[in-house]
Amino acid sequence: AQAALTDLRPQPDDIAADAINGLSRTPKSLPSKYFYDAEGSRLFEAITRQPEYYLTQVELALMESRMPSVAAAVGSGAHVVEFGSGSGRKTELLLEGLEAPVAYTPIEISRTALMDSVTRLGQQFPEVEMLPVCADFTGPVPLPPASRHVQRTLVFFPGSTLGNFFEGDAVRLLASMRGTMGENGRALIGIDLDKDAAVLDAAYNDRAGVTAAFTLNLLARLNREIGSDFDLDGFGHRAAYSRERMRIETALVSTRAQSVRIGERRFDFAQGEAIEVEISQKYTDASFAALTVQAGLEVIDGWNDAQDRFGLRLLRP
Ligand code: AVJ
Repeated sequence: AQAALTDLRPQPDDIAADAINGLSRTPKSLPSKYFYDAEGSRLFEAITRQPEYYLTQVELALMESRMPSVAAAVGSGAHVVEFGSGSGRKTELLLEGLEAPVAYTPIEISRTALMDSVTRLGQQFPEVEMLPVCADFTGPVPLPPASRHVQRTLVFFPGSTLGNFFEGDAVRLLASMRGTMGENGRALIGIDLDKDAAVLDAAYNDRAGVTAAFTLNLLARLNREIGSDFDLDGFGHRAAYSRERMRIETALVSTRAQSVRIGERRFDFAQGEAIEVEISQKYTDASFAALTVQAGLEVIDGWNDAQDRFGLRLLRP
């Protein structure tokens, strides 16, 4: 089926306003959602193939082995709504494993990544209606209605993308998913589980330097799209695990004193000054349950790999 695209992707003015706002704060910050332009999505896919970045391999293996249990718990005739769909490899396993899914709505901020995955999935699953939405899913997203009867909406949020949100934003996002799924809905969420700091540090500092290139692409993207003049040689990638906050904290660190221009605005950096660009929260069963109750959701099922590195959780209102 040919996919009709709902296009609500962020415009240069929104991106510039968010960048100026973040760089005006102390400490400086930039939103991680802007990592994902076409180049950033490509670099993220490359990260998922790095040996240190266990998250994707472990989650894919979990989906492969546990899909029968997931399908039994979800039931037939679902409209799958995926938040931040990326390449769609996990979606393939989901649509293949579910009983007679009716429709699929990927919500994805990168238009190229969205169209690539939906074209492929549309050919692979001709029985499933493709209803893609290009949007920043942290805002309100109208759900395109399916043509056929839907038994249940299934929100799919893999990859531990939830971990990129500070607690309050994570709860707001989960609450908006509760709204999307409705009273009879379910959500299948992937979460990276807390573990040894060395394993986590390695996952976000791969030897080949792909993660560093991914982080720096944020500045390259701003230069391309909002005409800022970041010198890419003047900043370095830094990612470190905080045991206290149970998360990886990623920053771009200024290697020297310098100033950067965005339109009329100038931002001064001291040598060693950081721009906070991403957090990747890790979870325990207790910390995840505490988050979901605040959003009016309940964990009703869960599956971990044998080493408890990564988990899938099934939620209901
Ligand atoms: C796509 C959000 C799951 O936080 O682990 C990977 C993004 N950043 N390496 C993560 C990311 C650096 C990733 N998620």
